[in-house]
Amino acid sequence: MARSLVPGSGEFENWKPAPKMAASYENESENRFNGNSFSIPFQEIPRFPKSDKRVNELISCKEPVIVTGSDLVGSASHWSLDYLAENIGDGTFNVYKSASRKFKYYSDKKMQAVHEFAPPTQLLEMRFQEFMKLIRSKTNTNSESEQQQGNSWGQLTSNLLLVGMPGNVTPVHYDEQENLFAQIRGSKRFLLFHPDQFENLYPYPVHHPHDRQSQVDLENPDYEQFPNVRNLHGYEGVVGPGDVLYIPMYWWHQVESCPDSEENISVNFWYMAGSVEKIEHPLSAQQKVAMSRNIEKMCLEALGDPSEVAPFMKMLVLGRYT
Ligand SMILES: O=C(O)CCC(=O)C(=O)O
Repeated sequence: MARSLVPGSGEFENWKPAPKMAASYENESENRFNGNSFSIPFQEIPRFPKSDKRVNELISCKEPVIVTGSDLVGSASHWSLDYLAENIGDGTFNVYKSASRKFKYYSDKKMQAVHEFAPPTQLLEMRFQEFMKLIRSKTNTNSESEQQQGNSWGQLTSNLLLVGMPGNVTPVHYDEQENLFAQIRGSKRFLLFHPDQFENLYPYPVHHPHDRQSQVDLENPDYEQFPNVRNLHGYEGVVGPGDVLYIPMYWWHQVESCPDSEENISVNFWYMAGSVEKIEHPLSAQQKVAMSRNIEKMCLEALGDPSEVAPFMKMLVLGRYT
């Protein structure tokens, strides 16, 4: 399975807007899109037309919402694989290849820190025509820059063009940016979890190549290793052409392309967080995630060895704060 992708989120320094694509299932063929195969309780992601005032209310409270009838990617509504192949140019693109339906993000830069890390996907470079063959063998931004201004988000850092095969899964992770996710072709099913679900989703340590990803396989959770998964609860919703989903920063999300639509094309808009003028207590779950990331980074930098971080933190807390 393959898909073309722009470089992963969270690594601001080297971000260049570029397409992102994915292809190649070799092993799995299940269709989980239509049936909810999870034992996790979900509620529907709220869904409102663009003109409904509840859209702005939810976004300003940093709650997810699916906006229907948006013109965010109206100018791209005619994009198809054929159209992109004719118009995208002759350059090469990053294409991620996976032996399964899953495309779990990892950081190249953090790979050295973890011995014997086996990347779950392979990065290839190819022209769009080649990608199209592979995949087949098997903006109007005005209204959204209103959201950017109205909610004091920072600058638009990048757009990710996602072209993927039916049934692809982006496993559960969070990003450090505000995201307006616009669906152009096909549909995608989103599972969302509030940032207060941190301890139920067991993210990898920040130095790990899978930083910001959950260690839990939601389709097959290991309850012995990750017992808090039993407490997990979230939101579920399907976005189709013309829909825009607001994914607030630090909200966990798992994304699955509809197995029935041959072409699946989306564009996201990642914005930096707005600056916080006054810190108020108690801190929000988002602020606590940001804080815990900084503490982990500080410990790692000071100790100089990832294997020393856990014993140090245990020594600090166990028997003293527990
Ligand atoms: O559409 C996908 O498969 C992944 C999108 C995603 O994770 C994002 O936009 O942050």
